[in-house]
Amino acid sequence: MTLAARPLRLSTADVGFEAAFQARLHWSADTDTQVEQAVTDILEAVRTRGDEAVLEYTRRFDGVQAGGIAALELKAPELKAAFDSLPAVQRQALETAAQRVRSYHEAQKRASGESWSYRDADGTLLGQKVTPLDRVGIYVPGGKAAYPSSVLMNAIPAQVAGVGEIVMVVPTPRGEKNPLVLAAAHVAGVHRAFTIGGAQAVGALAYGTATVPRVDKITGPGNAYVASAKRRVFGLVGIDMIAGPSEILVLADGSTPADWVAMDLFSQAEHDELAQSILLCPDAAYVDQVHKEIDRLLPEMPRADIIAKSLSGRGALIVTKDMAEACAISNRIAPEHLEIASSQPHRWEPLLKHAGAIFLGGFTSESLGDYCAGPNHVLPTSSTARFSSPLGVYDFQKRSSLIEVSEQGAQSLGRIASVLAHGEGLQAHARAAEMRLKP
Ligand code: HSO
Ligand code: ZN
Repeated sequence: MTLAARPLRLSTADVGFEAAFQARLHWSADTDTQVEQAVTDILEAVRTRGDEAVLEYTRRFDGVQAGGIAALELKAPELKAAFDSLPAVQRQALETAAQRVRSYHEAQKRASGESWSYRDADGTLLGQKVTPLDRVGIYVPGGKAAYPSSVLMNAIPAQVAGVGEIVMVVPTPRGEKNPLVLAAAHVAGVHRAFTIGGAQAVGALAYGTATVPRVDKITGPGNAYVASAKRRVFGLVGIDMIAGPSEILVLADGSTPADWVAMDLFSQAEHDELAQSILLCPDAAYVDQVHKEIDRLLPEMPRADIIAKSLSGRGALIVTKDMAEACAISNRIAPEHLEIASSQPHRWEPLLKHAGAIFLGGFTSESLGDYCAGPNHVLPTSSTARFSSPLGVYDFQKRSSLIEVSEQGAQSLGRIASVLAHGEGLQAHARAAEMRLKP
């Protein structure tokens, strides 16, 4: 069998463009009722039976033969030992990536994560106090997508925000621990870690058990069971987002080597058969070149099978009228990752409104952002970039309003409040304001 990637080839000038384009974009987050039922049962068991249920499910689903739940905790010396046992190049890469991610998130905190206040002319003080969450749980997948880089991207903004305790959970199928994941937890300053996963881990973090501490928010990606469990416990705890398959959209003007663009399309496609890679470009000959490079490079890829399925099922190469039209289509898609593979990226960037992360210019491969540029790689997918943002320091903080009314302020505000309170028929409200008015 010859493996072929068959991305849809379209032109915005085609009569059937709109329908074909819509069909390609469609992705449904609908969950399976079997998954829903299983998650309901697991959460209920963990809520009522705590550690015992977590242990049972971990034995059953992960094949881990732990004697007790305490054996599922990874202690700090084990995380450090995992780090120490790595080859020097890997230790160095992890530390440099962590340091860059930290610097970026520190800048983010300085720019938008600090408390502020001002005083009215009558001396009334108004402000906003920013405080970190006390305790957060980060979910790290342990199956086919065990990403140490995601440990950094979840734990570091939490640490920069000043979260008191960061608890990591990671399933270890058949007891196999991923040394890079453990090492990343050490580098990122994770406080406690447990080798548990699935809906049972989400339940343990949300309800708390005798051993696993109850957290205030759960972040991090996971499979359908984890996503469903996160949805269910939302409200009791905060959650970050429900992430769909990865996406990349490349806007190209033909100035970036076609093989670079082909590989960037592969880099998201290799994550998942359902990942989406799209090229938008006004130059039809260049689109053909990228297509040729896709065919040439595919057989070299160890994950060729996943890439071919992803590109054939959800990929598209689209010829546009011009770059402005390409930007307009990109805004409609609101992709997770948006590359502007152009010699004039700053010309097009102002036209782009909706994207999780924007990568400017031919040297900025999306993969650099996945690992070490600094910004977070946990990004809104499935068009949710229309209304949401990358994971950041702000996800690990909350805000309280501050109000200190001066004696003088109590006079003017008291009169207004009294009028409105009477209008609402709320006597106690009105009188509380009126009592503070000077006769
Ligand atoms: N591109 C993924 C993140 C990742 N890539 C981790 C490689 N490792 C999220 O969009
Ligand atoms: Zn990636």
